[in-house]
Amino acid sequence: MKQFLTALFLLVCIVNSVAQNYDEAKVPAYVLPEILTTSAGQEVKIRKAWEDVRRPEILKLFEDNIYGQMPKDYDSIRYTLKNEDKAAMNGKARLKEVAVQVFRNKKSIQINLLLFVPNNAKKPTPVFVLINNRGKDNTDPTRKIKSGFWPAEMVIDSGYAIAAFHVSDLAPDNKETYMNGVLQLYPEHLKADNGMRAIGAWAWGASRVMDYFENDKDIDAKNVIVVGHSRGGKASLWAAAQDQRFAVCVTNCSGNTGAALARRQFGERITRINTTFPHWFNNNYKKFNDKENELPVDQHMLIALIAPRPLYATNASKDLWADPTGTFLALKKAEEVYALYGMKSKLPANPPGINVPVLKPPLAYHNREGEHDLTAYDWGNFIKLMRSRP
Ligand code: GTR
Repeated sequence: MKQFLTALFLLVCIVNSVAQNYDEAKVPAYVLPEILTTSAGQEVKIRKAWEDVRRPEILKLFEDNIYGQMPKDYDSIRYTLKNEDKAAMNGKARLKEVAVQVFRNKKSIQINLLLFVPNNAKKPTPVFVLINNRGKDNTDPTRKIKSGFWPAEMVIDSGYAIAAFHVSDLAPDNKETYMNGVLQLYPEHLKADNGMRAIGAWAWGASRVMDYFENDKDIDAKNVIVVGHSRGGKASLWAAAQDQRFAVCVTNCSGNTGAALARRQFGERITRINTTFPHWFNNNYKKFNDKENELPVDQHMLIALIAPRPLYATNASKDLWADPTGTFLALKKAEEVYALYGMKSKLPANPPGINVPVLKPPLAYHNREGEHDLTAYDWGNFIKLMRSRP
């Protein structure tokens, strides 16, 4: 019986992997929903119509069909400095470990925020904040363990602050237990087909961290860069789309239901993501399994919601699962919204080569040589993008 089950499991794995397309020639013809045509069929030609009509419409479509509603209300929020080291990193930085507690209906959750601020800063410092979906070792506050996933020393040396929080503080990344976090504060969402789920909860956490930054005098809260890798990159996009206080968004290898176009059906597809990770997106999203073309949105519209703020989407050459080309094409389609703000995209017509970053705001992109990961190479370019801002 055990052998039979193992064989069955292997067969399912093989069928699944064969079902994914990695061949550009087999990408089906598709028509993307228009970003700049309202649901009433009106063409959007000016910024005001975008901001007053079309942008809210698109945001609601993403809430209702994919990421779920974003709860805005809570009773109170409390910031407690749990640990401080004014001479961290051999005196180069100040470490703050802050508990961000959010209360609602006599319940609370706690986000454990880690923050390093450069000691030589003369004024409030812009900060990179990582939505950490990997092991906590990657963000070791003692700096005994170092990781390219969160190269804190490099960022501090470049004059920026760096912060991180772990997704498990908001919603455990598990289909059985994801509700044991923020959703305890908002149980009504669990009953709603368009309610928040795990990715929404992680993005919500980024916004509470933003609330904290607005209260920390060391931080320039007008220059917060939200960063995420893969599932964390889906959350960084949704956080920046929802909360316009984030000045810049970085989304690395975010792929399906991140920065890549779903209609291309290249690499990971909606059915697969909804099956493997049913706790990431709302119930309504399941209606689009194998029906990419019926979605009222595609991911170019999520990027458009970030305009006019800079967006940097990054990929890895061997990570075809996350569709680097589909990501580039989504950015290209979002250019028309940046144009409403008088911003000319500097992206080339076709995807640039491997390790050829296009680092000019507002839309930046690179495809790093290598595997699905977030590395010091990527971070080095995030810093360069920040420096190239006017
Ligand atoms: C994969 C998933 C991707 C991506 C990735 C990750 O298994 O299919 O959508 O999110 O995990 O987070 O590393």
